[in-house]
Amino acid sequence: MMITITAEPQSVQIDLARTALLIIDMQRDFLEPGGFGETLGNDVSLLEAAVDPCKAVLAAARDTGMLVIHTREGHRPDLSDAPPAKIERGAPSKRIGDLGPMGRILIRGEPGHDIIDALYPIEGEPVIDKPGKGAFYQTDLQLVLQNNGIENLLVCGVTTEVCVNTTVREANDRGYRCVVLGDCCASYFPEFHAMGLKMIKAQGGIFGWVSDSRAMVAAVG
Ligand code: C5J
Repeated sequence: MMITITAEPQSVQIDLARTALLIIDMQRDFLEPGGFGETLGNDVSLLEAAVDPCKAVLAAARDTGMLVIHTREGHRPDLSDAPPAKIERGAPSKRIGDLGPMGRILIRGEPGHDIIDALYPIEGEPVIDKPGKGAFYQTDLQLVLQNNGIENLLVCGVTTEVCVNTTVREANDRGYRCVVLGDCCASYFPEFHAMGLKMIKAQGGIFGWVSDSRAMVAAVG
């Protein structure tokens, strides 16, 4: 079934049967105190704004039977997939792999690495564990999308300019239509959030389209 989503730079027509909701890195490590985001010196409360809009689009996607895919950024407990250049970077209060209040920072299997309760995956929703910022890099995301006949992605998550933008750029080069739901994304830097969305839709939609949760819910409803 073809649907039209109101978006910028223009409305976009997509086949609902070939569309997935992709929720990027809505993990405790980024959204809750004591995790990776806070160790980097960020105010994690800035990401809260995306939670309710994500809940609304997740409920709408589940109602339609759309494929829902969640991603998580993180590393193996032995850090063998964590580049030293990533671990060493900056001057965080704790580094990747160090013990924090939600377990070891950004390590798979630890409480902080998991998805926040409000958006917790249900049976049948693939969870893609990724070592990098882009969800296609060293993961089986593309295989999952191909096997499900997906051509279009409705993209949510954090942070707008880092993992959301990196993933959208990777997806765009692979031929997917990406509709980023702006209010379902957030950043520790409001100005980067605004610019991150602007970069996607500029130049006639150089990387994709920007819409929001209300337009998505109205279009699929
Ligand atoms: C960051 C992400 N910001 N999920 N990761 O390091 O955007």
